[in-house]
Amino acid sequence: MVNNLVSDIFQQIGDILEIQNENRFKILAYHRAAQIVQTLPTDLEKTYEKDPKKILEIRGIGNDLYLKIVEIIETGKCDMLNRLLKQIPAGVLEMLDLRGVGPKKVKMFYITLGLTTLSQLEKACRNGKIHILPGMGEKTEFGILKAIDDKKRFAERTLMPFALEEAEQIINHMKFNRKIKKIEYGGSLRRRKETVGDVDILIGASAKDAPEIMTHFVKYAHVENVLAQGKTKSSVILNTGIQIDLRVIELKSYGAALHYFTGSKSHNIAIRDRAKKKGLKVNEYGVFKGEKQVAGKTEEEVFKAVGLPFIIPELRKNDGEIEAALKNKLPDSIELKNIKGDLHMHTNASDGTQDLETVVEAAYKNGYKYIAITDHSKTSTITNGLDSKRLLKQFKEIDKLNEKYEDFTILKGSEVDILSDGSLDFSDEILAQMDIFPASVHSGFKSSQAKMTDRIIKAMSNPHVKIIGHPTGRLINRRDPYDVDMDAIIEAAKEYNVALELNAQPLRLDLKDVYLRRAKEKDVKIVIGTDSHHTSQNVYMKYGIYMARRGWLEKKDVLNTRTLKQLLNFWK
Ligand code: DGT
Ligand code: CA
Ligand code: CA
Ligand code: ZN
Repeated sequence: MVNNLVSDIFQQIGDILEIQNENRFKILAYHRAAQIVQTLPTDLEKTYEKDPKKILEIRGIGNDLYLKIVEIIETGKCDMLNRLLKQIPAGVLEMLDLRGVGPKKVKMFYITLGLTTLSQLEKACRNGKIHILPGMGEKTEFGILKAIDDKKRFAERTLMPFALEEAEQIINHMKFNRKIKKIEYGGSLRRRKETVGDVDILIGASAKDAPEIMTHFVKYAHVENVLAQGKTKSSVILNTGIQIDLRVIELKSYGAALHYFTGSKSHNIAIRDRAKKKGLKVNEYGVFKGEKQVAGKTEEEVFKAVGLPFIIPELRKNDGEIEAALKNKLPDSIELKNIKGDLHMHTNASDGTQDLETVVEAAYKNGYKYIAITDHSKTSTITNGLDSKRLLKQFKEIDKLNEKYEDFTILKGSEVDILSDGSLDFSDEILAQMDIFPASVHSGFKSSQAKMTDRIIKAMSNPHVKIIGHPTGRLINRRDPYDVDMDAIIEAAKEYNVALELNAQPLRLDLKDVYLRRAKEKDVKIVIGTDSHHTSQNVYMKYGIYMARRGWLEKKDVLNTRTLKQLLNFWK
């Protein structure tokens, strides 16, 4: 979506103006606009195509900002930002990217201390030069060191859902070329890895058409930089920073190439070794016996030639899928259509953006049989968490709404904070009035492993608790998970008959695949929840499904594939 780009650009303009000590109101206007655009439910590009003037009607968008939005939609760039960027050293801009560091702090590092690179800042922290600045303490210093370390450690990998959207847009752009017979993305994106390094797109076409296809590709509107344009392979960087590799392959090799470029590398090597034992050679052009190609048009053919059934991309990690395939023990992987309801949803009673009725109606239209409304609990003050009085009032509204629907049930719940001692944010009396609820940790992320593990297990021992929400608390590329003994949590989940959530937010995808698989092995059940804060996030369910498939989950492992009665019976 162009919204993210617009919002990032406005945020950056506001930040730079702040570092430059510009007019306070001007800074505020850009920062506010960044916020507004970020939370818009509609795609600005689509609005623009329909009726540009509608953009002017958005609150907080005046004529100046409107013109910039148009410029960004049309060119993917913003001239004012480019001019500002030239006035500030690149290292100073990198400081802005650090978690917990905003323009106010950067201004001091840059103007007061004269620091212009991350390494200089890191050194200043190590030498205790930062905590003596006004408003900063030793904790800030440590926090900055950690943030620099995180930035270095988390390579610039894109979250899978964002890469997926980019890939789908490019494929749409290419699809209309009649020379293209087949087009798909491969690589880590097709395997649904939670982050991807680059996007690999494969095109099946005749070799003589390849150059023309390449030209079509590099002309894609969002291309910022062409790294290479060859006869059969090209690479570009998009204006969002994502790299796209594109290859054109003859149809007779398309399946072999798709298999090869889907990976993973270790899966490919295992397949190749297996083929060797059968006297075959496998590469991106096909499966060969001597000089003769015996397979390669489709992926199914490739698997068949090496004596295997089709293995879905999500499982191609060489961590047992080939052995399982040989024994006919591959999972019957869960699919999106198996899901009957969403058990983690917020409304504007806490930090969601729409009212209860809107959230409910969208879920109903989505074809669900049930949903749980799970707004935050009172300790979570920044999310406007509900106290028992407000919660009980919401329950009454739910009772009333429930009368409106047939064959669809709104479950009463809350995302109940697990407090630092493992107790819950509502009394047992209130918890007893809920149908279902995730209990989640939202604080004390720095606790020791022992303390965090005890805390969560204590919460699980409460007989009202049925689900643990986002069990490791990670925010991919942003924040490490808290330190918790997942094996102990999985064991306790079995003992107390508690399900673990697979939270489908792009930044969370928590639990991750390896833990899902371990949970399955111990027969611990999973629920997939979107943690939706806006009805446009209902589509996140598919990311949860992708992760579940990577974790070898089947329909029976996931509770919200069951009917409402079966679901609630699970805890009886
Ligand atoms: P990424 O982009 O870092 O998220 O991960 P991938 O898996 O998409 O890796 P990428 O883009 O470097 O290459 C795409 C696929 O091509 C990879 O999954 C497997 C295949 N591939 C690349 N290099 C090799 C190689 O040296 N040997 C084998 N067997 N396969 C390779
Ligand atoms: Ca890749
Ligand atoms: Ca690649
Ligand atoms: Zn939460």
